[in-house]
Amino acid sequence: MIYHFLYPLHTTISGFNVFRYITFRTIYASLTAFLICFFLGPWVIRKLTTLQVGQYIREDGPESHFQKAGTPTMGGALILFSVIVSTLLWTNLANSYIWIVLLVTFGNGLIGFMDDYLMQVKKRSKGLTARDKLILQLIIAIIAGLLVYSRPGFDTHVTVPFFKNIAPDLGWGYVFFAAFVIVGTSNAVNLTDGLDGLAIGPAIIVAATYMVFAYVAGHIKIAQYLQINYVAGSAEITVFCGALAGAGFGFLWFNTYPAQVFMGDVGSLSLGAALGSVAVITKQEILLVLVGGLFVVEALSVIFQVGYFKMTNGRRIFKMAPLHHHFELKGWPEPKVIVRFWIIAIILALISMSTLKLR
Ligand code: 57M
Repeated sequence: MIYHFLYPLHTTISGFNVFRYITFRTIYASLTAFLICFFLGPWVIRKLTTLQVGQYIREDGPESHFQKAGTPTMGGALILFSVIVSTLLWTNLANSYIWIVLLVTFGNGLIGFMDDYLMQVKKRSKGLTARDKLILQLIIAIIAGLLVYSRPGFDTHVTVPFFKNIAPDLGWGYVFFAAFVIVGTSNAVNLTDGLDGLAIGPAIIVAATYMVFAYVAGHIKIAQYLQINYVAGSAEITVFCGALAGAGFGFLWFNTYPAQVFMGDVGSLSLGAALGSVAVITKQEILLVLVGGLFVVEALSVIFQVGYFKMTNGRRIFKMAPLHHHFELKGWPEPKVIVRFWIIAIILALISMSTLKLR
């Protein structure tokens, strides 16, 4: 909205020309989202505490988690609010990709909210069933896939990192592929969200990485120079990524060890889905496996552990899944696991960025 109100004034006040620039708006979108989280955070935490939206801690988990009982959850609502407000303020709302990512982010936030609300506020032992959650997520992701697919000129080839000559065309199957990327990322982030700052740190790193990819993919000259897919209009997603990263930092302020608040499903499902949809729109879908490698490894640790557990009647590969619990049970203090996982996420992001040159 700031873009729509202030940029047209550049004919009378030349300085307002600055609102045209993606880079400028990205910086201010991230600052806006950060400040909303930062200033509203204490109030939200107080409100959640009064509402007694305190986290129930599983008795079969690592012992170190018992002291976390009562930490308010559903703080992800704050992330969602600040991302949406900042995006509405700083992006060009005539760009349909912005509405697609907002739909995916808000829709998944709503699913997470329903789940958290039933569990935390209504004190039902279970929120939505895993099946219901998945169906709702799939509906939103397929709608998003259809919207992206129906954009004139949207390329249904899948970009394979490091191999510029391999790009299978999925045709209408791209809709389901996009849905798979969005739902998969959403759930992988949810599984990772089990230690203070463990999910939000890498989510910021992935958002920042895709900030670069969105800018590059949306700039015809740079895209041609780097020989990557040019996606007309995708540069606006840079501003959205900025808002995500800013909100992430604002939330991390309170979620860092020892956490004053957890994000809940309202945060983890929406963040993951947002990142998945950004990867689809920027045509760096498969690369997300590397950029968000940490989320992938956490999800795989669950798949292998549960599979092996069932096949062998109770034997385990890891001391506990998801993987972060394995290291906790090996005796690593929680902050050590968190920061080491962040370091790995940064390294993966750097390797991913090198694909801009290595192809
Ligand atoms: C949600 N939720 C956290 C918080 C957060 C199939 C199975 C492996 C699934 C998995 C699972 O349910 N994962 C998804 C993980 C929970 O956090 C809440 O949930 C929200 C995210 N959805 O925002 O509201 C707990 O995580 C801790 N936490 C922090 N700091 C944070 O910033 O410390 C969260 C955020 C919180 C808090 O303790 O209560 C969670 O872990 O439950 N299930 C599991 O992860 C379980 N694994 C398991 O059972 N593994 C088995 C195999 C055979 C299935 C095994 O390996 O033996 C573990 N979860 C827990 N304890 N809590 C088991 C032990």
